[in-house]
Amino acid sequence: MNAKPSTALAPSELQSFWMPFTANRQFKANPRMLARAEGMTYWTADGREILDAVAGLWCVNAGHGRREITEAVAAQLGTMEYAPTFQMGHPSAFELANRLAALAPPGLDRIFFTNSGSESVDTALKIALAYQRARGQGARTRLIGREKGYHGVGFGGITVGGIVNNRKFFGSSMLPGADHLPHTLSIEHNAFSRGLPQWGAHLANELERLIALHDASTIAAVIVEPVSGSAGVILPPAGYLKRLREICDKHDILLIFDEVITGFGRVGKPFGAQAFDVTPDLMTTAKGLTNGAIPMGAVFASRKIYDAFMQGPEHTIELFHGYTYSAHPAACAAALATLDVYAREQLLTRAATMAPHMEETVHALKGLPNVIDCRNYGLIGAVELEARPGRPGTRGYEVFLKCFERGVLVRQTGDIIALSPPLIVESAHLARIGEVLAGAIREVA
Ligand code: PXG
Repeated sequence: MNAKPSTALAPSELQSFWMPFTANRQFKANPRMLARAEGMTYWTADGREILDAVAGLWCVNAGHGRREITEAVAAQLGTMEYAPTFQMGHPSAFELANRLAALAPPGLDRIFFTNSGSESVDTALKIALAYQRARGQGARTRLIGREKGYHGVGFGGITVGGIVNNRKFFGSSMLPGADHLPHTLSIEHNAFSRGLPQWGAHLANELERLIALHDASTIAAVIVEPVSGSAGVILPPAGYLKRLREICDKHDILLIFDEVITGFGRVGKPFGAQAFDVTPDLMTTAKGLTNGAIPMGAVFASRKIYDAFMQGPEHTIELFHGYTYSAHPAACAAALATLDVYAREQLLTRAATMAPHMEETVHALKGLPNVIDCRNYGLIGAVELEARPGRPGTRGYEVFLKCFERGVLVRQTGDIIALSPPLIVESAHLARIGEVLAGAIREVA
């Protein structure tokens, strides 16, 4: 089925929308408009078919146009479009929390709802700080993130994040006292690794150095993405996450996994924590929770953390935090329907089955002009191109554009092209993605 041709917008009609993370003037001079989506495919406003190799923005894990989800949302909106969750409740919020708790690593079964990954991160950081205070360790206020980390765009998230452009314009407004672990990307040691790189577990020991500098008694939590997505797919070296967990345990520091990308099947298990067999104290999620259909995030907290708040007189509010739209009924309906689809089609483990095909797809690009690394894990793949001297990012952007012109949507960060297709992807789709990407890389050389 073709998209209905939509009325093209005049350049003057493109001006009011201040687009996020976009070169506005460049885009508006040559816009790329999406109009419809189904399965693995988008259609542009002028009816061109685009194979979605990034699940929208790492979120449409069950593929586009899932009727079960749309119908559940429509039914909920028809019954009760909104209900507060401050001192009130509605059944699907509790049902969803129970369903999520059952999916999570054992013990991470207390769920706080948000509306995005950024809100999940700021919520988890606030819970970590308040937890330390609740157990009489109020001097533990320091948060440790990681270079190249992406934790959304709230002030907490950019403080622990490590992508310089997301930080430098807002410098004086960061939370005080944060510090950062080194990132784990080493093309020198790990270029063209298949799956987890073998070199680099020792980088987790840098946490001991930061603890020696600041003292454990000042540190509330460490936050990392099990796999960094936004910075261009940075994988944890084998053993690295386990080592971080051991060091946090030794010093009584909370470990937060930001699973906004790795959550909901991207790495072959429901969560990265399970794929890498390391259980954090807090886990932040969003994106795949509702298949991208309605904005929603969720923070998973351990029983230990939740119980630390459930003290004192029972009439007191234990956590002064929440959003008007926490557990919005339409979002809960979308999430419940999404979890049904994931379960029925066994999508949360499908990335493990498809990982060898992703691996072949990206590693077949080795040897093409300017390709300096190919990386993969689960249904995540990346190819890194050598930056043009003095013009970083231009080569990557041109490859992204060429792919789009040839009908494949990839994600570009700098000179890295990332792939994270819907989990329903078939090997024939991956073959097509690989073919188009290879052609684009050759042409842009
Ligand atoms: N944490 C992680 C690990 C993320 O990847 C967020 C938090 C923030 O989520 P929200 O819902 O507030 O955007 C993210 C978001 C990309 C890309 O191109 C990645 C994200 C968002 C947009 C683009 O890699 N991740």
